Amino acid sequence: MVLKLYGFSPSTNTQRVVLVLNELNVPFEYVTVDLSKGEHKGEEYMKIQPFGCVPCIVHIWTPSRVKPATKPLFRMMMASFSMKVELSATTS
Ligand SMILES: N[C@@H](CCC(=O)N[C@@H](CS)C(=O)NCC(=O)O)C(=O)O
Repeated sequence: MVLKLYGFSPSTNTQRVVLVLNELNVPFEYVTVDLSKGEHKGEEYMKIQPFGCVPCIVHIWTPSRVKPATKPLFRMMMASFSMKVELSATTS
């Protein structure tokens, strides 16, 4: 899977990202990070998202293996997916 989303379903920030990905038909693997169990502050997750919060997107296009998705990066990615959606809509 190209895109992996780390999130927690009760988190509204996670829900917003899931909503956008689904609206854009972007396939993604969802990985639960259970905030109620403190998994977001666990050693493994902090290697992925050093601020220990969700949501976090890891993408195979992201350089140097694993980097947390920052808001600007996320916006850029969503813009590129949106462009693909618009392009395919106009060419079909
Ligand atoms: N600026 C971040 C904020 C993310 C955020 O606040 N996530 C909350 C869950 S909705 C979180 O991980 N809280 C746990 C913490 O900060 O320790 C974004 O919009 O993605």
